[in-house]
Amino acid sequence: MYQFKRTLVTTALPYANGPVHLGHLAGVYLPADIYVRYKRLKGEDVIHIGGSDEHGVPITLTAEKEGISPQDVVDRYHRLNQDAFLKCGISFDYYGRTTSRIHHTTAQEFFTEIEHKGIFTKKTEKLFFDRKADRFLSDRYITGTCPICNNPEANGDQCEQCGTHLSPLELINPKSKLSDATPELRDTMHWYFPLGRFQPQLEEYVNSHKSDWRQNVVNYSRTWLNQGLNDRAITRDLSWGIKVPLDLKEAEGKVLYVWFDAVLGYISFTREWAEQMGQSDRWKTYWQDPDTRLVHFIGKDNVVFHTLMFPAILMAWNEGRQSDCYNLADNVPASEFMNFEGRKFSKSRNYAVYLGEFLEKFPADTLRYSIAMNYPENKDTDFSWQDYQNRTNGELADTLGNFIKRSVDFTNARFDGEVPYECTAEDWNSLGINWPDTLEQLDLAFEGFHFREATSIGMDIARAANRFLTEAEPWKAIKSDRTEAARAIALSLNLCHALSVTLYPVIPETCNRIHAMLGFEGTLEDHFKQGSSLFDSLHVPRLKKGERLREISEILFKKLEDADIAPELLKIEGLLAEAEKREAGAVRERMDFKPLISFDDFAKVDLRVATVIAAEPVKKASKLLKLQLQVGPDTRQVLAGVARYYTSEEIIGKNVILVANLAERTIREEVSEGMILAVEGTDGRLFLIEPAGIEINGKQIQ
Ligand code: B3M
Ligand code: ZN
Repeated sequence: MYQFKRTLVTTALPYANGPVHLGHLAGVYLPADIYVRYKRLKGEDVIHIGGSDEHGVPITLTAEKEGISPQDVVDRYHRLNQDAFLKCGISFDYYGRTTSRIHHTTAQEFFTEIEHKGIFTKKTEKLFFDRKADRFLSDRYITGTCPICNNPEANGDQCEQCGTHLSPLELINPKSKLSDATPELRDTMHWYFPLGRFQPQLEEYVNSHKSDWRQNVVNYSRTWLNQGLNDRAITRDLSWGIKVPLDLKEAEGKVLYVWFDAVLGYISFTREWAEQMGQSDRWKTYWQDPDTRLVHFIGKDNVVFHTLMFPAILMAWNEGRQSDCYNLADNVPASEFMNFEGRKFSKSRNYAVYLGEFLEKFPADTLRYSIAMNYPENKDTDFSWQDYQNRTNGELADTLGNFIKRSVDFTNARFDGEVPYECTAEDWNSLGINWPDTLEQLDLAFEGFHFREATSIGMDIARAANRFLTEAEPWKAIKSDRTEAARAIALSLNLCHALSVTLYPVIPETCNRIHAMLGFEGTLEDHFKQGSSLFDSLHVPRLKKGERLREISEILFKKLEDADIAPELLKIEGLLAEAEKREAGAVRERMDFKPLISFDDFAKVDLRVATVIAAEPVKKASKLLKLQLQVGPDTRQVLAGVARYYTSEEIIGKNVILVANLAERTIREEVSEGMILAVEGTDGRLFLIEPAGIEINGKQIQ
């Protein structure tokens, strides 16, 4: 493997439109923090850059709803989230904001460079315009009826009820959220980034990481590549955002699309970091020296922006240049999701535990530990209060905390607070811990982003240490063999030190307290030295005979009583009951019958039996299947919203009932010539109506 000289770690920029919750922490910020702390411990050159994403339509929508300015909204949440991260020990080297001057300049520089190279294309298209509000409406400002499931409150970009991605033009009866008016279509010109132009380079890039990126990251990226990359509009008709930096009439009132600017935030914030250090060019080392390794920590919903979109922007910048070329990410460890008490976190449904609120009641390290042990590396995981209580009490308090306290207390009481024995390498290796192997495993786990495994290895050492002390029984031995007791306790103290190093990336605050109890000056961080790894100090016993402890002994973890978490469980019950009520309401709504139709109306419907002869998924519409139906001698193409319940393979060969005289409709650039009948089960699942046992044209339908 190539040895890089330094690492730049970035974490997804949370929208400054709400507080971050434990799901965000688990997927992005905690893993990144564990990783950078591990690297600092090893004496490597690493920086962690993050910040707030302060543009985008959800922010202006919040501002309008609350009657405040977008700036007020982002000021509030930027501060709130930055505070919560700080309290949680997420150690950013810099936490920026995309409303900053340097960020605006950086994003505009990129736009200008790519524009000058003639890479962008421009297209005029028809977009909805609200005459009352006198402005164009971005997708999120439009609501209407979903063409797939008839939900009357679908958004212009997606229907929440059936999950289909929509364009506002597909909505039935579109309405402006600003004025309730029916918007009109008007021509507007936008800049497009031709992703397809970079397809060969992107293919090569993604393929070169087939074996070192996580499977999910490769798969998401490959799915997009296989479908063929399209042009993406990178400007919008909005007032909140970064102005298109062209002195042209056609650029008036237009800003950069939020995703175009957000990913560039990583660069601007590194610039600001360098500026703050008084070394304004230093950022270039981290972005442009090929010896720097770039790693993006993100959630799985942001993969393609980081593996295709951002790299393509950088490729466009790099094109034709001899100098100032940017590195592409070497790895993009995207997480799966961590659920909460069996359900998905949802900000819009207020089903969440917010980080800041959590830390008002419970200590950061207990949360960090529990979440690290539930890290959603390859599959979704679950956070529950019960699990949090069990881990805090059983693993942190009883195993780790108890071992440290027993070792320190006994030394203070019986050996006057001094390490009473010089442990040899032989002693150290007699503990049943194979240090070289263990340290190598730890390194592989941290470097491979297997943070649950890395944390478990640390806790296994704590278990082994606890067992050793319990079996050695120095409190008994001291009565007959003082040397034996001294040896046991000196080994225990060295184990305390080893634990403070191995668990530091996960529970840094606690490890600093252990470090202080053992008598070291300053914090662990004060002992970091670039080029020398604190891990190397674990190959041999670190504490020497005669070294003094601090003569303080702290209870590192307070146990969580049932009464401590009872209010939280009650709150969950409330949230769950609300969710259930909402769902029951949705079922009731579905039972509300539509207005009566006449017999003649019904008689107009022409129903036919048809056979599915081919089926395939529809691009960017995960709920739809494109079916080819055989109806007598004819074939028909129908788009059916059943992809969640039937795979293409399953549906081929089925007999279905086709509404054969329904007007044609175009969805996702595909024509749908009719509709097939299905019924909805109580849980919302769709079942195709499959005719069987009838005879048509002398043929028995199975
Ligand atoms: N703010 C989306 C999100 O929070 C977006 C990430 C930007 S990363 C450059 O999921
Ligand atoms: Zn829908």
